[in-house]
Amino acid sequence: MKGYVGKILRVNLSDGRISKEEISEEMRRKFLGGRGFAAKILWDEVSGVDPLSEGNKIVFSTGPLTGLPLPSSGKMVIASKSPLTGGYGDGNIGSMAAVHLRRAGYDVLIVEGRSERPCYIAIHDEKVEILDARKMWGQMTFEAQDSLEAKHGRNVGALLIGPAGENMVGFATVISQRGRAGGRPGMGAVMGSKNLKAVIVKGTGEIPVFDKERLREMGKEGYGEIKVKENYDFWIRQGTMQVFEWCNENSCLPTYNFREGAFRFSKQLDGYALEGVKVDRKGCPLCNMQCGNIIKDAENRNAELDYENVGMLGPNIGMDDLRKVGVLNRMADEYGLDTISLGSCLGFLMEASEKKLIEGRIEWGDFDACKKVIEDTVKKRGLGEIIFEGVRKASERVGGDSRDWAMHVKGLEISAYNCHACPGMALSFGTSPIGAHHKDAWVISWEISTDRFSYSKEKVEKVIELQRLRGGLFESMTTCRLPWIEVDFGLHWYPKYLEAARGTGIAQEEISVLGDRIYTLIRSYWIRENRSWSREMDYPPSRWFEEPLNQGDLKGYTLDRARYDEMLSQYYEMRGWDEIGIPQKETLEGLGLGDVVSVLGKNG
Ligand code: PTT
Ligand code: SF4
Repeated sequence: MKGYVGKILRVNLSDGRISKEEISEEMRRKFLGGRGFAAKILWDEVSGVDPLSEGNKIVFSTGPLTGLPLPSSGKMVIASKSPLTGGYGDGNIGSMAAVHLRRAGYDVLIVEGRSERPCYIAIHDEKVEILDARKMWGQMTFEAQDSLEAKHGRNVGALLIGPAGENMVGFATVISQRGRAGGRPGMGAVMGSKNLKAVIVKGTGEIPVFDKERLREMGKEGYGEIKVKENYDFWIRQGTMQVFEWCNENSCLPTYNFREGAFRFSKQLDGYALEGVKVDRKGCPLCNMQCGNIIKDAENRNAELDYENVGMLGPNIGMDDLRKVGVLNRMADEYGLDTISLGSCLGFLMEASEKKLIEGRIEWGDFDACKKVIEDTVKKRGLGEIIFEGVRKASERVGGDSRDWAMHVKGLEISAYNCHACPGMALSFGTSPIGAHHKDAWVISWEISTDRFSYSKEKVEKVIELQRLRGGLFESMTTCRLPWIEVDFGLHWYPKYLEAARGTGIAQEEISVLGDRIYTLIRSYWIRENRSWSREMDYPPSRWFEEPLNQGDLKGYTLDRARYDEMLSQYYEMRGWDEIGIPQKETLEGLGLGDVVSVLGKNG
């Protein structure tokens, strides 16, 4: 089938073996690419291992649209067994490395084993080498990118870790292009555990497609359509920060460790405040709606701000100065830490300090203390020693009632949406396949604009619909979903793009089956890797059920546990999973996952 280069590149860092394998027709048909491929590879190859051990593998996976001249197609999925959650983990990163990997002749790179010494992988078309990274070990991500560019030229794609990944901090992420970040559930730590500082790629070949001319024409048309969309200009001004004000107005801004949904100083941090300090913008390759907002931070250096970063490093920790938020954000990018988890960990520490559950003091909004904690987290010392494995583990260390306000699901910290009064979004966090990430079903805007407070079946259906489209289709094609979400670029384009790339499009029914298959496989992975699986793992933290909002229009609101529970049961039923969320035998067989049945035992 066209649209793929058709090869997996496998690099074993323990023995230096490098091999190339065909991607079977069945794999392409059933899993499409990106997350679909990654989930299948991890299911087949990574079982029962410690995520930071030699036995874990990390998968860099593209899809049939990656790197083609189509809107926002410079994306790839990075997946592994997560050290933060113990389950399936992945993230989606925009990087020249995604484009170059395909041009070099590979759809997927699997890295396995562990190098004895710090190393990096250099891919230049057919030539693949494992090179010495001892001089780069300890370097910040920006500095390491400079070192690699000095040696290999500016035109390489690079995926890097910083000191956080090297030291295997649980929420260390992978960084590219000095500010793109991907792999929230500790994908950077997995690279660190393998002594792998970076992967660089340079590809000069052509990605084979079914109808090159038509693809080029439709790509051009797509880029043109995006530019004349109504929200395009505003998007270019604010990017993802356009949602900040809306979140505050609707009491869903994460504030003081998700205690509240609105922040007194929100005007100092919102999209309009950003416009006042914005100096540039940047983004991923092949994109004409570049959304990386560059500002001069409080230390007069460039920092890139997105909504999640500002939400979590602003109101969630009581920080009211956007340029100071910029410093914390830039430090996270340089060290290679995920900003969402970082903001949640800092908020957790501040609350623990307020409640006198820890010895050291850290006040809400204390900028200098935050900087110190970031450094200490990377070095696993001081207050950093409490949080370096995320808030779930931190609450075990701190004790008291902190389990109730350790804001995570399955060990992954919650992204920047407070759900005291958003049952659908709470379900989306509860059932996300990697832990509490918003990316699979950002149902919150639909929910607030329709029947916000209901626990209806329609909401459960909407969560599944979005999971199929966002978590299934977009993560597997693999392109950025923001043209569709943010400027209303037509979904109808994507089957046409797939058709021009592969020779076959994708029907609505196939999109649903693809999403369901990927979700059910990932769910099976969680069950297999977690002997103590329980329904509780699909619950958001107690804070949203037990502690009402204290301020704003929605003062007094909480989630209703019994009604959340009903929604969860409906969700399981619609997915064909049993009463504790384990896929049923018939469901697995119906989705062509017969091989999973015997592994899952009686329920499977
Ligand atoms: C994503 C998560 C997000 S989601 C943000 S801001 W967002 C945070 N950004 C971080 C950052 O920056 N630096 C840092 N050190 N850590 C960070 N952690 C947080 O990571 C990102 C964009 C964004 S910006 C979003 S919503 C969309 N996400 C997509 C997705 O998931 N899939 C897809 N097909 N398309 C997407 N398009 C958008 O991409 P994770 P990126 Mg990211 C500075 O990876 O692990 O999924 O976490 O990839 O290239 O930076 O683009 O308001
Ligand atoms: Fe990257 Fe933003 Fe463009 Fe998406 S819209 S491809 S995240 S720059």
